[in-house]
Amino acid sequence: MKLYWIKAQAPRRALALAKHLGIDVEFVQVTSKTGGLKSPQYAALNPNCKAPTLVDGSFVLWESSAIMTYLCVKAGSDLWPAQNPAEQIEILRWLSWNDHHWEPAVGPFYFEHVVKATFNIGPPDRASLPAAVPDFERYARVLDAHLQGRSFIAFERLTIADFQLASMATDWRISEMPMAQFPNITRWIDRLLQIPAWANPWPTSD
Ligand SMILES: N[C@@H](CCC(=O)N[C@@H](CS)C(=O)NCC(=O)O)C(=O)O
Repeated sequence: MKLYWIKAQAPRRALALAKHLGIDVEFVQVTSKTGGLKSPQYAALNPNCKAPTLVDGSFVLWESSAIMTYLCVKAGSDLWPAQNPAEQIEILRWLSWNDHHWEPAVGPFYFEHVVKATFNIGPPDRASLPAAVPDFERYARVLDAHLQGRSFIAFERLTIADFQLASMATDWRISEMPMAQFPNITRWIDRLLQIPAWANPWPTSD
């Protein structure tokens, strides 16, 4: 199996999960040296020209949440409860909430402070961020209330929903997200950072 990645939040989920489950995967970093995400070879695997992409023999899969479920099924892990439809429904609720509400709310902070620094595309435009605060606070309130009295997003155990929701929010301090007012979220993030594969998901040190 090969997992194509770049140093960014969506690949982070799949990398961390593969490492956490101890799955035998060849991690292939997509760089300008390898032709980049827009090379014809990579575009043939993933027509979105985005990362991550998983290749297992002739099977090709993109979208990090789908890749995470695939890896769990492969490993027989209940981080995706393949045998439990009721649990799947709860996890799908949070994956969907992340993609449509939480990620767009935290994304502007993450983009200005993490993406720009990682890909060397200029200084953060801090002046653009006050406009993002109302949506951030609106959805952070939902998540913080949900995490009251809970250690994880669902079932009091780690699932792929935790990795999905935490992938940008983990960097809340350097992203200058106004997260300190949401102690259940910050405690949840600090708890996830106790998981070695989540704290350090990257296959290379650069
Ligand atoms: N919904 C996709 C998002 C994929 C995505 O947007 N990947 C970003 C990194 S987080 C990417 O490849 N960006 C590079 C680009 O757009 O050029 C997933 O979860 O896999």
